[in-house]
Amino acid sequence: MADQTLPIHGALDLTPPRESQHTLLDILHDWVITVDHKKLGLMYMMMAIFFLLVAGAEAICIRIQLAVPNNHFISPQTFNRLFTMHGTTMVFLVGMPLVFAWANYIVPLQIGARDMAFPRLNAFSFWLTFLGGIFLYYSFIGGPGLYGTGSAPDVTWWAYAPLTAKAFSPGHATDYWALALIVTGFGTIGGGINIMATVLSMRCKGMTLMRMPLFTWLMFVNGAFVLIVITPLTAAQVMLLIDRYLGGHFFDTQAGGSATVWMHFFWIFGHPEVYVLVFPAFAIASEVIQVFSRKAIFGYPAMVAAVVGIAFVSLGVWAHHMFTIGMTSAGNAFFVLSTSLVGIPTGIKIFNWLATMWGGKIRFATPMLFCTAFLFQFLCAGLTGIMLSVAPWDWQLHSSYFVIAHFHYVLVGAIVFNVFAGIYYWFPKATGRMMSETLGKWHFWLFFIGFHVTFDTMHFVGFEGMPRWIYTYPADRGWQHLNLVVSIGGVIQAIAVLLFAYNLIWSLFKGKIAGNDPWDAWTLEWATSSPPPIYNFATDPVVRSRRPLWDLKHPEDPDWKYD
Ligand SMILES: [Cu+2]
Repeated sequence: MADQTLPIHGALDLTPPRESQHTLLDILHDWVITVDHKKLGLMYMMMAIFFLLVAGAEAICIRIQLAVPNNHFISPQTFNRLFTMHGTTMVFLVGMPLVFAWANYIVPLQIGARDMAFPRLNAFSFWLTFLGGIFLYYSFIGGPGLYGTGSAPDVTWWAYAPLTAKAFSPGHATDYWALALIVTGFGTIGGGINIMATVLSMRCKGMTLMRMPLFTWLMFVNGAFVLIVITPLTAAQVMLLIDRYLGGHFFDTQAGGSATVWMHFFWIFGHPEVYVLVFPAFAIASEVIQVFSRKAIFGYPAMVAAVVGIAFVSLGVWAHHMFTIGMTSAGNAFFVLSTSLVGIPTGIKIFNWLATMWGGKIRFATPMLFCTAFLFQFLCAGLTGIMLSVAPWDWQLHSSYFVIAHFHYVLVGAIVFNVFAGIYYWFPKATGRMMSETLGKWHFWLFFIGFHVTFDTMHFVGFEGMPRWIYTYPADRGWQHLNLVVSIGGVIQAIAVLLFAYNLIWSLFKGKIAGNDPWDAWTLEWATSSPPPIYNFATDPVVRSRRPLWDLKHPEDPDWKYD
């Protein structure tokens, strides 16, 4: 029965101790030297939102350039730099910091711990990631001469050889790109080790592995996953720098090297990276859908197995990015089949989320709106992924706008939507105030409409044969109307994101006071105050089920059981 000695409530009405914050400088100093997982989580989040705005501005410049034929809004050189920086920034300075923002803030709270296992490593990892961002953007001003012509990298975000060779890419822009990825990569590896150690060694009494919230499970798998995924990327960057500065020829076809080797190294990292970025979106969906449907997740063990399955299978699919290089038919067949296989565990996840909603008392608050759109869009993204996994289909559409539409359906339609869901959901915990629901709904509908106007249309631009990376196009190709629609959708999305940024700031000062548990939620982070005190829980929680807080509050619930 509901255990009266369950000490979760011991932490309920403790307020955080006043810290010695007098001047702005003191506050800043506090944040710079902090090793607290919550502050570091918020710093990762602020970094991600800042770079999201930067990369978004880059995307808008690209879309203005492509809105009409024969346009000269920016120069061809600037265009190449902008799409390279947009991609690199979104993956490494938005997506990756977001992984660690969620993991840092939420995981220790959900498992009833007082911090991550290695708080100093945690701070070190954050600052490395941040430094990588500085490196990358310094390339804009630190080109050939310190105050000479600024030159950001212009080699696409996967930087195929021989574009990166010294002969084709003189100056230092490519070096900044490689250094930025090495440095953020070390930050990522530190973060991954920390999440694994935290989950394995810091869980409170009663929190067995199979009682962990799915959010924590996904972050745990992700922590292990990044150790495998980031390593080939770092190795490739080191080889690239050896080629550029020490007379190496790893990727120099003229001297017996191989440009294809770079492709293998990059995509052994690059494909699983998609899952590294999407697992937090899965994690957020797994919490939000339960809480806003008032139903426990359907098929918890299958959900855990599916995520391990996705991680495992995704390590063997990378060459589906290389169907057009002329592999053997056995090679093609292997990567067609392995890629299609990812559909099975992914399907399990989508069906289980839907089954969780089925028959539930659904509340369409802003987080749930974003998650519902995610389910539909992620399904579509998966289906175009299966289309592209068929080699002959890929031969037709490779490097066309269809591919760009497909992966933006994943990166925006799945990941960015759920990042918004997660921010609306946990903002009250982190700040003690609710975000405005009215602005939230406006944000959702504008972003939803803008997203579909842009990326649905972009599939058809691809079918019409428009290749990616082109700076402009003549008026006689029949691409101009669709491109204009795509660009208009981009502007609608930008307005929605600015509305979101305004909502963040407004709610921080004027939002309704949230209380500890505004959503009537399930997991331990809602048992402590909002924001949580520096030590999280005054007494160690004891856990007896998969949803400790809900079961404590609802002993009458027919689902109540200890396991
Ligand atoms: Cu892939």
